[in-house]
Amino acid sequence: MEIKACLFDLDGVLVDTAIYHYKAWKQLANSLGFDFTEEQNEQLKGISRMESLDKILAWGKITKSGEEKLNLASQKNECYVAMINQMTPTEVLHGTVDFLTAIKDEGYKIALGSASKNSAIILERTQLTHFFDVIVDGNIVGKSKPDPEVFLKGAELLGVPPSACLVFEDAIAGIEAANRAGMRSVGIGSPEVLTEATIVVKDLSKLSVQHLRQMNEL
Ligand code: B16
Ligand code: MG
Repeated sequence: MEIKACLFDLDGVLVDTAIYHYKAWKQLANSLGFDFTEEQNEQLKGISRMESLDKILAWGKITKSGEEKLNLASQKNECYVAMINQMTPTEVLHGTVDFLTAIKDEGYKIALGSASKNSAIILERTQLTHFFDVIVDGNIVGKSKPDPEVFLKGAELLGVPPSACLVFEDAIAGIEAANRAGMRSVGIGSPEVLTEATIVVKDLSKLSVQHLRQMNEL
């Protein structure tokens, strides 16, 4: 089936906001009297805000009520938003603007498929918004990856069948979501980690429209 649409994860594929998530969560953990490592932060990539908080509280062996958790999550988010409000286009990952420009010129439809509820600010600050026909993020989907909802919603809004969609993802859970949606995928990162992706590349600078044409056969 010919690929007609490209669906991009945000954090780890187009920009690297993991460092800001880490700083904001660390500040919250420290205020509760414990610390957590950058290695632990790896496990938070691609998962939702509330799921991240649950993991962090478990690491700190702390129990909180539902209402307290909502307060803690909004404290973390305030700190995170203050940082992403300072982002600039220089933080867009290597090869991203050239690749998005090339596929847009070629007529591919383009969607965002992110767990973040802050995707609009990030895309605006980094001047990427204009590339997207459709934005699907944590504000409009309820189920987190590896549930396929975020990508299936993107395909539906673009009016393209899942079998004609290609997902770009850096997280194992995101590749699983693509597979469950019946979509091919490009893993961004290491082939040893993203074993279930159709192909894996280091970053978007390694890809061209020609590569996408070759993927029609996969
Ligand atoms: P927010 P992605 C994800 O973005 C991040 O990787 C993950 O660390 C974060 O918890 C999640 O967004 C929710 O973010 O708190 O801004 O709603 O990789 O799905 O683009
Ligand atoms: Mg990601």
